[in-house]
Amino acid sequence: MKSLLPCAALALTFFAFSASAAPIAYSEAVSGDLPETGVLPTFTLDFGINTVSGTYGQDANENLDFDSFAIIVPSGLSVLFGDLTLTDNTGDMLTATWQLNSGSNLAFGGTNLGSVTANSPGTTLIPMLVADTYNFTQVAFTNTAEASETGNYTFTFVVPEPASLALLAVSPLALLRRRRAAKSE
Ligand SMILES: [Ca+2]
Ligand SMILES: [Ca+2]
Repeated sequence: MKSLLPCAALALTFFAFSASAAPIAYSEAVSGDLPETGVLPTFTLDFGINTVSGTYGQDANENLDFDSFAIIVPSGLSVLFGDLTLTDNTGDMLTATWQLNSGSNLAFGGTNLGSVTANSPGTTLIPMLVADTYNFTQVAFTNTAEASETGNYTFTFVVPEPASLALLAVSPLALLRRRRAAKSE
């Protein structure tokens, strides 16, 4: 009986944690403009679909707005799938680029893992991210004219529960069995 107790406690803890999952949904429209450099706003991801969205570009006086942020992928979790989607807001944005770095929530801090560039409008994939801190530092955008042009971005980070990761691992086997079962019918 004694040895069962820790398991029960662990299960309770897991379910309590799972039930309180709070994926990030940061929107500049609600929570304010993200900075370009320095120590970046840092979002701790949770199970589910996490998003960071906003607007970048330049106004009529060519004041630039670059937006950077950092994320923490907690221990035991990973971003299995992520993407960056751009749309034009005003004018005709062409592309936007963020540098992806690991190990730091400082703009450009840590290890450079490469850059994430999408067309506007368009979508590009973000590499799978294991547990660590990452910063997405906006380094550039391209547009068609020297005028007020702004674009919208949405970063999406899909973080599966460890339980569903385990399911994903066994699902090919399950599929194979199902297929075999279907064939033998
Ligand atoms: Ca902005
Ligand atoms: Ca900004």
